[in-house]
Amino acid sequence: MAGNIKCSGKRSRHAAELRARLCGDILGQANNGKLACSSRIGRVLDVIDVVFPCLDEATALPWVLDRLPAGYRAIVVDNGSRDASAQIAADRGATVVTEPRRGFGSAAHAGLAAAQADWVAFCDCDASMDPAQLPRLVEPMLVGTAELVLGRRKPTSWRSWPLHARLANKVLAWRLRQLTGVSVHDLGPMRVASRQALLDLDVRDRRSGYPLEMFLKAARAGWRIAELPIDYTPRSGASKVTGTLKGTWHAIADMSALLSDARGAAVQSTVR
Ligand SMILES: Nc1nc2c(ncn2[C@@H]2O[C@H](COP(=O)(O)OP(=O)(O)O)[C@@H](O)[C@H]2O)c(=O)[nH]1
Ligand SMILES: [Mg+2]
Repeated sequence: MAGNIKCSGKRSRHAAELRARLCGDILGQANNGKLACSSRIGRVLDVIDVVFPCLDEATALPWVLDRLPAGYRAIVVDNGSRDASAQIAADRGATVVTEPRRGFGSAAHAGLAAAQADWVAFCDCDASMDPAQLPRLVEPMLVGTAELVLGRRKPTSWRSWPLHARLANKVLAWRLRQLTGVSVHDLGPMRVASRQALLDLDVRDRRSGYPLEMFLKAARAGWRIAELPIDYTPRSGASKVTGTLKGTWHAIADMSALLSDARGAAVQSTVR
């Protein structure tokens, strides 16, 4: 695949260059300016594929795609948009995947299935989060200190996050900490993990429970899960999930079902 760089057993100049490109200053700071090929010895390094679930995001897409750093490829999963989202994405060089089944999970999973890079990131394409901050989340993957990295949303304005959604997310994160022991504070949609490992998790939800099921399965599989702050700004255009009654209802229903399954499984594993 174009862009692949072979990483030899010794410190590889090419790998270091790639990591410098993907992680920028952050990796330079973390390693005191020395770039080393530590965790991926003998494997092929790729660019990073970024999955953008997309439903009518024509107003946000130009800014979102223009903010992708070099080395990050956009996969925009169009899920029945009635605006010009697909055309805008294609015009900006993104891979456009058409997913006829509605639902955030359908779109996210179709993007994962279409991805080819070793690592895959997910990001809303509503301009509420900045793809230029992705390297911050990628860095722990590349240095091998985490298998799943979540962006913890820090609202930049009171308009960024409807109060009900923010409170629900706080309660959910508290329950997840109790259930899994993972120090999580936000089940944020911006995240990064290994493509193959994500496929192996076999996430089944195709609606709003997709990010939660991914988290629960990763935690149960013993993945190291890291959380790093990202800015959360008011979205462009209309919300499809937590800003609507129907979307909120679906999110609560999907997540409650997953949580009660997870609680049941946790009880069973303590009883045995
Ligand atoms: N493809 C697809 N994308 C969706 C669907 N619902 C939401 N999205 C996208 O998923 C992301 C999250 O939805 P959003 O409306 O921002 O939810 P909110 O952050 O809770 O307000 C956005 O990029 C949406 O365009 C859906 O049914 N299909
Ligand atoms: Mg959003």
